[in-house]
Amino acid sequence: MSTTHDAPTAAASGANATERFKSDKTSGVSATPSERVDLLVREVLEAVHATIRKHKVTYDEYNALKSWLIGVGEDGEWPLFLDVWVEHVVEEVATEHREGNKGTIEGPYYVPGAPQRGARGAVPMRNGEPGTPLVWSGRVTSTDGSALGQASIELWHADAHGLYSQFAPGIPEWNLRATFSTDTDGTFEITTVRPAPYQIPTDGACGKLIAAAGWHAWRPAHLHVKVSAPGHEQLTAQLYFPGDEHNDDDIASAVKPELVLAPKPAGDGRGETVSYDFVLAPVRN
Ligand code: MBD
Ligand code: FE
Repeated sequence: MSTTHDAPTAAASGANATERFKSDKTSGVSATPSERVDLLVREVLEAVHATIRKHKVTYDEYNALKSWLIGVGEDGEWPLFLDVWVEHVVEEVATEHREGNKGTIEGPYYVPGAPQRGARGAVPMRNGEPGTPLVWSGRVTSTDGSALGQASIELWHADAHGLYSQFAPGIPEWNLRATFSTDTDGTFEITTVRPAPYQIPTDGACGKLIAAAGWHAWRPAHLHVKVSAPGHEQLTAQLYFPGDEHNDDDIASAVKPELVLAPKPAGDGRGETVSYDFVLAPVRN
């Protein structure tokens, strides 16, 4: 892992996100039945055709689209584009049956296999890691209220500058990424720092689209988690902070009221404490 001090660029983090996706997530793709490919691609294309007719799209606009799509690939920003503007509806459909904790999108920056920290501990951090210290205690239970003592909580988040290790340059591998487990009573306690709001890279194709459309590029500050336990559906979620100005207009449409934390000033005056529990749904038979 390189620890150069180049400025983060869209092309660098995009290339890393694209490689990560190719190595972890492409196994299910060939299994899509041809009836589904036919149905889904046909209907998406029909929606594109209808938009062109309705708005009398010109050749200039068609060529602008073509050149932009080429740029998304060149900048490695397909994972970013899809996770920001499409994944939230896939997540909604995939979890509509589910009881227990609300989830939300995974986004492009998850890496499996983060270092184990047991039930109580701190995420890997640099000396003097910037940001408000945060101690989070919680408990994992099943929908019937029973404690889940063999749960695992994978946590990953941006640093106080909004940058993710393994994707932005110059950050040690696994910084602000860890895997926790629960005690027999389902409890855990995680020490980390508050992340900053995240801005989509402005120098890549997604940034150009945002500027051309007059949108903003922000996600509110968030902690990503994946919570798993034997016999239960894995929960992918993000936790947010109250009062963040982008909780109401997240560019990735991934905020839900159930996922907003309520941190309090720590008793020792240094940083904050927060309590947040997870309820997992048993796997359906
Ligand atoms: C992120 O950090 C993120 O969580 C999502 C969903 C998209 C872009 C950056
Ligand atoms: Fe994120």
